Amino acid sequence: EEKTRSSYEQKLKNAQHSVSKKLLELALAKQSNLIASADVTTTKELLELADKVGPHIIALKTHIDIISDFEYEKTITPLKDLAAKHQFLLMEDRKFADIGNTQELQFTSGVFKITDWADFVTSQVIGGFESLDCFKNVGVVAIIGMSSKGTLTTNEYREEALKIALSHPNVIGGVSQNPVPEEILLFTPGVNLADSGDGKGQQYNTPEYVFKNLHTDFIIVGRGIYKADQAEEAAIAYKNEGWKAYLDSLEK
Ligand code: BMP
Repeated sequence: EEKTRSSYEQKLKNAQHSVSKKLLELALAKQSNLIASADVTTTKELLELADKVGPHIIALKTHIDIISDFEYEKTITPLKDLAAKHQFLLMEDRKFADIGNTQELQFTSGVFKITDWADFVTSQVIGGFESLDCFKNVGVVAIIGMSSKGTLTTNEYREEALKIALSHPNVIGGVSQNPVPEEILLFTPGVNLADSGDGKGQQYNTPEYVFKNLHTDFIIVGRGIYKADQAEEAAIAYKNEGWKAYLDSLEK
């Protein structure tokens, strides 16, 4: 007997964190569970991608430290404008992995000043519960399990990581390739309709697979969208696939 999943409406009713609420509201309003991963290396590509896919996504995931020509005013200010124009959140995939004091500095200082613009961030939980205390003004998505071949996120690791994620008030969800308890949102990268891997350790599943088997909440798609000839068309395709897979996963 397969367990049924909660709908976005049900999760919205129970959501405690403002960022969880916002994500679920956007999902319902846009009929989308798609997060585009903007793994491009120039400000121009980042802003063009955000403008094209913006209407179809609930969040844009960045690796802001790969932008070669990063300048706060030229990169972040227009990105924030696009997020407001197209109604999506900004998810910085920083994967913090240090002691609390260092993470706090990485979060608030340097050239990126992530605290000033990100709606939510990813963080490893390897530094323990208190290492997440510094992310007070944003949501944290905890890395529970990774998608790459040979990852060290074993069963035992994931169990311990989940204990931190479930008990920390700053945590809104987890990144994983396994189901997580319904109290937190599940974000699943490693999603691609055309490929099963990238030759560099990445392992892909389809939207259908992750909704059916993991009861994921949000799919994260990088190369499937930004490498496509028509990024907007690709975003629409993943959005539609993801939404259909979500609806099907409610029916069990
Ligand atoms: P792509 O769809 O092009 O493989 O990109 C996946 C994105 O998700 C990358 O930005 C990567 O850093 C991220 N990611 C992942 O692939 N697996 C994980 O376990 C965690 C991630 O954040």
